[in-house]
Amino acid sequence: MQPREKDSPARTLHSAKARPLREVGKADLSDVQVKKFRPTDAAAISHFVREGYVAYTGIYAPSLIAACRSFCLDRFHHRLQQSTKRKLAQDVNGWAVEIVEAFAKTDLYDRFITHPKSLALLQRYLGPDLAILGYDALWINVPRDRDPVLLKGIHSDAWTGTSIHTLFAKTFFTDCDAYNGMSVCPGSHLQGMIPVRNRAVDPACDVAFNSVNLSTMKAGDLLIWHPLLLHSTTGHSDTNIRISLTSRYTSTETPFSSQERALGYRTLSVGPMNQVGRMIGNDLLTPFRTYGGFVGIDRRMGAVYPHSDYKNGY
Ligand SMILES: O=C(O)CCC(=O)C(=O)O
Repeated sequence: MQPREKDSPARTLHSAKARPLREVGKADLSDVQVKKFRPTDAAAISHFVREGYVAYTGIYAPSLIAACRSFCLDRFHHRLQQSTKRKLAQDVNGWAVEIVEAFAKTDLYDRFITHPKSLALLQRYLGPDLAILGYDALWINVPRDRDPVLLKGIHSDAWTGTSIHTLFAKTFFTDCDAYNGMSVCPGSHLQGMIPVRNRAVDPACDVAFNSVNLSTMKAGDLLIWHPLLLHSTTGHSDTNIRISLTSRYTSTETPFSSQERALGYRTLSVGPMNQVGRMIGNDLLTPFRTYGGFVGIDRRMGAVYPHSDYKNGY
């Protein structure tokens, strides 16, 4: 186990119930053996409802995760080399943004977000009409980085504009160690919207929640959480890099926040009822729209409407 950087913030609070906030910042980096669920484990749903998060393992093929890791790490190391030679400013967060933009345009990314096991799992939470919001966030957590964007204090994501219908899902491309993972406050989502001030729980609230350091997350594991759940970056390791991708999933059948509308989304699956509606053709259910003709859907949409007939040129 690597020593923690002297000043890395291990934001651990103690108590399941509200307590004075003065305990913020006390380090408790003991490894917690967080239960990891298999994708089809029904007990995971109960864990999510009660605790606000679930750790999954066994979803992605290790080769897929290795390819994602290489894509990100190669580009990161290239930029690091350039900055060592003073040809590039040191800006890990900026590099992460460039890398994820490139990643999102690859077939690899396509394979990643349309992975059948992850789709099936997300549908268990959100239903059959599933979409991924635009702009995944790539987290490259490196030793000694001070950028507050990658070193988040305890906060909830609903506070910053994500709707409460959206599910957060972070895939780890590298293992975490005791110091560079994520921490969550189990059950805090059941307290509703907890005010955040400047990326940490508003001190005026004078509350604290027990925080669990998810240090045992491994490459390929998936962590999902509710947008009202308090969580944070545990800190930075002095040797290891953590790479992870946070994506946001929603149902096209639940409301979007204004931010989510602006970000856009990609539909990943359409449920049976909406498959029927799409074949009829419009929400007004215009009678006999295709009577005597071809009942089917634009062939470019075969992946999300797999039950339609398709004819060339339609
Ligand atoms: O990965 C982390 O350290 C924190 C992640 C986070 O806060 C988020 O994705 O909203």
